[in-house]
Amino acid sequence: MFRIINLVLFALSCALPALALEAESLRIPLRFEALDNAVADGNLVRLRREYAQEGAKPIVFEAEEATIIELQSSDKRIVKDDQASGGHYLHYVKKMEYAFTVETPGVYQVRLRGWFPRKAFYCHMERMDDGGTSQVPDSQSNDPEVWFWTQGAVYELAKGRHEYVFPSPNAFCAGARLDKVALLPLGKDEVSGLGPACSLITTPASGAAVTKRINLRRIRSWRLNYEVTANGGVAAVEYSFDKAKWFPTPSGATVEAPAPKPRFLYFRFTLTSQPGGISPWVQVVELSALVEPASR
Ligand SMILES: [Ca+2]
Repeated sequence: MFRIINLVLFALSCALPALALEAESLRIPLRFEALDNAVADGNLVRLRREYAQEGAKPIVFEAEEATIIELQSSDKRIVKDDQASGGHYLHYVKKMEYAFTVETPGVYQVRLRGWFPRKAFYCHMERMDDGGTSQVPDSQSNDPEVWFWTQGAVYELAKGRHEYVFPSPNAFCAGARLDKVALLPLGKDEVSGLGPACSLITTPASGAAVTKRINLRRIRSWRLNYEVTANGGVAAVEYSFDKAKWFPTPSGATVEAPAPKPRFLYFRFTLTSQPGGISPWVQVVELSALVEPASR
């Protein structure tokens, strides 16, 4: 009997340290230390876009081509839709900004092409530059699940650069969809269908976003999930231990930490647009890692 108990105790003593070292899969948020012509919110990486009014033409933005987009959670994305202008719309938006240059100063009426899931009261907050934030009702009695042009705020715009901001954390949310934004001269703001053509977009030919360092000490392996919408361009996603030598990181591939283990891990997203085209998008970006428990 003594021998059996001893054997059991021995087995337990072997098993306990093994249990204590059980690694767990954790999601690690990505933060960026360097943005070269790119914008990144952790889940979505794109080239930086800015708009310019041509003469006295309307000032028009595709929602999905905002200068800055932050979505409300990592599973949200720019959505493809044949019924939408430019083929895409945004929803569950945490923050959104459009940088643009006005050529013809004047008073402009904002019109928004939106879609709302219910016949209910929807509103959003917005501001122009450093002006006051106003609450704008979007829909109250309109039929649900149809695209229509709702009316936004009115702004007096001077010639030059402006930033039109839908502030965090509820830029355009509750399942409401935003397709396109048009700033039209007050009194001449009738709009229908997919609305006027988008204003001139300036975008760098290429850009890159590099994450802050991720400490590898407790990480055994990692997997980076993401989706690329190339939009005619190219998007490369790589990892590095020293920001000198970079290795391709296919989406969903599990990568084991090498031995001896380097101290840090970095990711780089390099985007190149088609000449005259729009930015590639790398979205639904999520890093998960097999992490050893902290030592006691
Ligand atoms: Ca659109």
